Amino acid sequence: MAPGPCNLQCAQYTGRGPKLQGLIEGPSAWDTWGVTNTLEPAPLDPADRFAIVVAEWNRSITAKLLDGAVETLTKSGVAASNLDVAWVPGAWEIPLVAQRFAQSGRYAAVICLGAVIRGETSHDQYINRSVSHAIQQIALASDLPVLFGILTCESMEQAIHRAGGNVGNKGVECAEAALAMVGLLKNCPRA
Ligand code: RBF
Repeated sequence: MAPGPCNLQCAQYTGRGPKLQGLIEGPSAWDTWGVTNTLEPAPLDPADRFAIVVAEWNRSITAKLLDGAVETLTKSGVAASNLDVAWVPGAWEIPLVAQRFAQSGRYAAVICLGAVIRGETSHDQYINRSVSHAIQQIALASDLPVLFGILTCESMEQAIHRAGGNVGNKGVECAEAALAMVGLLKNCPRA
């Protein structure tokens, strides 16, 4: 079934994030009231380039996120030659390189991948707060999707679960979100 709005006729859940069971299921109002001005994403342009900034810190985790992102992009039709990857020392260094990529005008989207794991000190909080804020600022300032694929985990176990384990691969989800945003922005009005 083609991706699209989910209602009772929809056999398959097409949302992102966890699917809620029970009460919340059923046709959604916007879908049944004849609201038709829903922006559709444009198809991928084979010329679209993607940049990935990935942190070396916790590389055993971040390499898995990278694998997931690269596989998702290439399976969706992004040529390997249109995919640039930059490794940075840690999550703290991601925004500066993401900003360079975003400002270059060469890319349709910039994907940021990292794994910050809580330690004995509050270091993780400083990194997470600052980096998440910076990434959003870069996206808004450059008018480009800059994706937040940085795990912010309480433990290594949580990170393993999110890097191809039983909670999926957040690199895959991040690449899917990048593709969705690139398509959607092409059909969004500009100033
Ligand atoms: N970088 C990460 O990407 N994930 C981490 O979990 C992480 N933990 C750190 C903990 C401490 C105490 C320090 C000093 C750095 C940590 N970093 C981590 C590295 C950080 O992102 C950055 O590369 C360095 O602080 C150098 O600017």
